[in-house]
Amino acid sequence: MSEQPVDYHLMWADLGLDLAAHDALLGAVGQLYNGTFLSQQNRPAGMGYLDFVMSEVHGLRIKELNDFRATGGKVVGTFCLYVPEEIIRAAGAWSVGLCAGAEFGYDKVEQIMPRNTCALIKSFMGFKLTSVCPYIESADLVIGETTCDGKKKAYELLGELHNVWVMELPQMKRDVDQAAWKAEIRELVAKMEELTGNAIGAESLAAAIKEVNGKRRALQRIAAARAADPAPISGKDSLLATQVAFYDDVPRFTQSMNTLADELDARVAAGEGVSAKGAKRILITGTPMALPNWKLHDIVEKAGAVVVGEEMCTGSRYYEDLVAEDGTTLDEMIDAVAKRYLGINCACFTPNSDRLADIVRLAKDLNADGVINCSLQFCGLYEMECKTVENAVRAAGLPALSITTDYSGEDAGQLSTRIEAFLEML
Ligand code: BJ8
Repeated sequence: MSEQPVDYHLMWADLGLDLAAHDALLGAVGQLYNGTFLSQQNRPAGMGYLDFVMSEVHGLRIKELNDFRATGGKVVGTFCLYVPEEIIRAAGAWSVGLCAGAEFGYDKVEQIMPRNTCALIKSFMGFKLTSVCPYIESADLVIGETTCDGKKKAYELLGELHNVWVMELPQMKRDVDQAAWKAEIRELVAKMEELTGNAIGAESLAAAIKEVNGKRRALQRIAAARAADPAPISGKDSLLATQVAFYDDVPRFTQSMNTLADELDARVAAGEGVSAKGAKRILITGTPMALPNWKLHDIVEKAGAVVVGEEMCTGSRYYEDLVAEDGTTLDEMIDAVAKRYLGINCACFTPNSDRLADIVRLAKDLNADGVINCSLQFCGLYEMECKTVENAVRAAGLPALSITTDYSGEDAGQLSTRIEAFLEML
């Protein structure tokens, strides 16, 4: 924690934030954080790093981004897993995941897009329209992607307010799609070279691949430790680690997460955990949980169970697969990046049966007692996959519960009741 809190209001004003609205947002997130995270018992000491990062989420990290920009560095904002961080870093730029996990400014959003739009899209548009997100205001470029129709159209609207560039993502994984995606990654290389003025070469891309793989390996270690009973870390804390991975300094984050993983290994060896041995173990799958969305994990864990894994973009889809490190030429490395990213199993693909296999495998590896499949309301893609997921989980001998929710707290009581009943029957 900062010994002497620094006043960042001048920096926020320079970024054009609405200071009153931003203060209100920070106050609400701070309160939510305390109630969700700091009230937990027996947390690993290594979580102190993430507590510190969160206490400075709009402070120190934004200052770092802006100091970097002052020396000519470029910051790139993203919303989706398909935008390869390795290419951004290879050009000498920094990548940050943009805030999209809280209800803010919906009154303004609903003036320009339908009310029945998913919360993730409404959230990022709300943050932009009300000028409360210092990350997007620090981003020299936002890279979108043609994953779902809602985001595709929202990027057109965002493009009227910010510098936005959109990657075309195929929706199938045939050879012809792989070739199109490789070409798209090459377009990204050219775009990043134009933005930064730096050429991407084999050396810089190899270094970026190693660096980002290192980050993913650290998260894999944390994920593996969660297979133990009792679980050495809560689902909330693990989710937070993945959420922070999107915007923290890469080498510093990797080092801190490896330290945390060392501690978790020691806890597992000592049979020490955050929950009682035998607590019900839940795998969560579904739409991503962008910062500061911790709602479902909080409900599950306050009901006495422990979340042992997330098959989602703020979970295994982010860290499970690495980019192959054996490429020697720039072309080989770009192909390896394209291959790794097209391997992500998002519901925007058809067919998407590999996601089902991932869910069942993770549930078994992590010794889950049940699976909760969570979709954001109005996300046609994930809502449409619900039944298939339920059937696959049940066929593997595990109970499944599907829920549809948003970012409001209005359904918290109803969700608690359903989740408690689900845990009862496990
Ligand atoms: S790779 S899950 S981050 S697209 S929830 S905005 S799909 S209507 S977020 Fe996603 Fe990339 Fe896929 Fe992951 Fe649309 Fe659905 Fe909203 Fe969504």
